[in-house]
Amino acid sequence: MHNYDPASFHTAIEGKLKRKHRTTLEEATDKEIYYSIASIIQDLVMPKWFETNQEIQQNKSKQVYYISMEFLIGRLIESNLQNCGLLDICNQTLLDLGRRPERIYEQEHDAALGNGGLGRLAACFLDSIASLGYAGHGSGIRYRYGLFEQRIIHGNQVELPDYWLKEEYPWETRKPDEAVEIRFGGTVHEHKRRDGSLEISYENTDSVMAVPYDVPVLGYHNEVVNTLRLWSAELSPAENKGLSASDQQYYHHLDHIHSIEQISGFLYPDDSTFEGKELRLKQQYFLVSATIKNIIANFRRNHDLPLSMMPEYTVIQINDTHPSLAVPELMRILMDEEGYGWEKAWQITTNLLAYTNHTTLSEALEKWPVSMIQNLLPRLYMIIHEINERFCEQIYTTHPELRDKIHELAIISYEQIHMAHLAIVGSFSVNGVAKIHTEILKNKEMKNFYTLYPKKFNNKTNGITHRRWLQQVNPCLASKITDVIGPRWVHEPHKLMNLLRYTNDAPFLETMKDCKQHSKHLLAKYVYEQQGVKLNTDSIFDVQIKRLHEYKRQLMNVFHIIYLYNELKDNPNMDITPRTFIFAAKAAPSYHLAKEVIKLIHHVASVVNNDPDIKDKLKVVFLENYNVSLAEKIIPAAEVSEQISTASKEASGTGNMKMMMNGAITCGTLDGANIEIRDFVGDDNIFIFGLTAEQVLDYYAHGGYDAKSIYHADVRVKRVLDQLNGGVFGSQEIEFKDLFYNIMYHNDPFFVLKDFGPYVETHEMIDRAYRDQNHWQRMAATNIAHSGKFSSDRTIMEYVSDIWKL
Ligand code: F58
Repeated sequence: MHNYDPASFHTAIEGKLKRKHRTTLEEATDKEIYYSIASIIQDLVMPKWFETNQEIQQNKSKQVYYISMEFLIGRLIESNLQNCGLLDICNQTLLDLGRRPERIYEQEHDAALGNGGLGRLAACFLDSIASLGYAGHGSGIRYRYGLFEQRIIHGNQVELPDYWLKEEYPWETRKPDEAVEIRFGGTVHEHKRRDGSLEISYENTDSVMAVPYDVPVLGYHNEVVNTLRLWSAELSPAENKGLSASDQQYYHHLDHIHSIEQISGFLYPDDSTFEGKELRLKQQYFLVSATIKNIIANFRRNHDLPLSMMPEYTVIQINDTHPSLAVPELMRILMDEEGYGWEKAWQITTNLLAYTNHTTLSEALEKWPVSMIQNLLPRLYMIIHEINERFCEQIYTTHPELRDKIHELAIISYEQIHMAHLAIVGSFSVNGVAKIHTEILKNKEMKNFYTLYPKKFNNKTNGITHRRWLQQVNPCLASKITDVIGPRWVHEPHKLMNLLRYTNDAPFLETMKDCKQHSKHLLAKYVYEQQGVKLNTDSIFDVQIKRLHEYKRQLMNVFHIIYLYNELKDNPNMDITPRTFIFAAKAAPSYHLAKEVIKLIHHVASVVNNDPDIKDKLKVVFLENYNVSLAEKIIPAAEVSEQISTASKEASGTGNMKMMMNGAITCGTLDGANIEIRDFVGDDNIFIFGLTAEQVLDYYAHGGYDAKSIYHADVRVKRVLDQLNGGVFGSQEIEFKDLFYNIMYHNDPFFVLKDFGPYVETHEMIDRAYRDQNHWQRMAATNIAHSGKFSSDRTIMEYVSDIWKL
């Protein structure tokens, strides 16, 4: 994509600094250099971007649109440099200039337009789609505020607004000419035409402009540039009234502008409990309506064909139910604006849409009150109502065995609209994100739908882009891998399997270990700079990084740390492999118990880290403000990857894949993709423990679990819980009573106590295994070798061949 060498790149930066910042290489700030490099990349990208679009138009290739309320893309500078083949040149140039590349790159504010796995998956998918050369685009919201910035004050999480657009975002291009109008509210009028068809008109609607901002998505070394289109809500020019400041209406008007801009104002900070907030519903409709109008406009630009042909050239993947209003919105446009009858419109709609489910947690399933949709989207409500009527009737006539289940299957029941039902009925494909998750959908959560539509259900096990999560974040390891198996793995990640030939190769294992030590030193340095805590880089780096949620069981990890602490206090000479427990996690601002766990981690850390008896044997650190960039620092240094969710609860997990790819050994339950990791690496290269999903689901269905009896029977458990309840880790006695009560009086809903014993024993095995470094490195190499199967390239190829048919 470029003709630069270090000398010409140097000159290019110099030129940009002079022309855009009126400064010199010597005097420029890191930020100015960052903007100059970004601008050089944009200059390279623009013509390729144009050409990619031209090619799609000319070849009339089928395109996929990935609609998602979240795209957790993090920083783009390094991955863009890497994908256009400039990373090494840029690094060298900066070093020659006496600048530290990482200092320059960290000038970019993370684009935190997502909460966690679901949003990061969308970002990895875009990278793979472009790198594999497919025509695929993301469509999301340009939130003015991304996921909150987390500060820890006296162990408590405090949330600060993430105003990531404070400074210019160099990757976006505003496209005002492609803005579309979105309408909310109002009243709907139906007029019967002479031919019996309906003419729909609206009165008193509120209208909002959706203005697109395009971010380029660069394929790896293939000159492909796809688009992530982020929509911003603005006042429609027609509504911009010229009022004078003395006019009362002026202030109403300002309020009105503010409420419109709020639609793309902030990302809702919750990834696992559903909150029926009207603004969130507005965001969803805003995204869906803008995207569909855009898709139709693109289709018309590229083809001279009726919209009924769209499914041949277009497919729309909806990331969870958040964009499921796409079903009635497509129906509305096809019928009311394009004149199709119901049957034809339904055929087109259901051949365009495919739905991915990311959770079976019932509290996370979206259900909107009928009244809210009626008020905000009256025409869509009429359509949803009709879809529901027809669907229920279809069950009644074609599936008599399901007649008594209709109320469970209905899209509208008890004054609520079940978005997952709407998404299933309105799509041609429904997929889960790991084998076990898809099985749970088919056999339990969505069993009746599976009976109705067995062919719709399919599995697509998640993946991660190895270009970011190995090549970019761990250049040391990546180059050592290339040294032994050659560079092909970057294009064909399954080739990492060739590493299996080196699992007994002492020099290779030694270089792997050197890389791990190097990464551990870098992380230790960061921790020291951030919080003045010195880490023992000869200890095991044991990592749990993910959103804070009860089902992910960070609490069980803390209980284990307290237990180890007790053991060491009782027996200071205990033979233990030194351990550093590393946490990073954000809790949803309203999630009290999750915030209590964060506080507990801090209190335990302060006791353990300051106890002279413990010396260098145990350390606990909690890293503030978990985001993509922090994950990139931690993951290369991880040796144990904690994936300890209550079985059946974690749909897939993707952090498990990232750490495995960097040579960490998973300590996990048989949940989500851990099962597939185990199947690939084999029982000897993973530490599995705890209840199975079947056992957990059986307890939920039939009871039989009694947390208190474990408390009374297991002295280790009793001691930890009594310490928790007795104020040992807190400034006052009642500090953690809610955590204690939840376990003791709500019968430990996530089976922390039940799995605690096996968890402790598994960690004893880890402690012993680590002492045989040769063996440990062999396990690490085996994990890396199998991690190619978890590249999102593999996942995307499956989507392409089974669902998208690009
Ligand atoms: C995550 N889901 C899953 N949001 O928890 C994780 O196991 C999986 O690996 C990842 O998606 C990618 O597939 C997630 O981040 C949700 O579960 C939403 C909560 C709010 C309602 C809709 C789902």
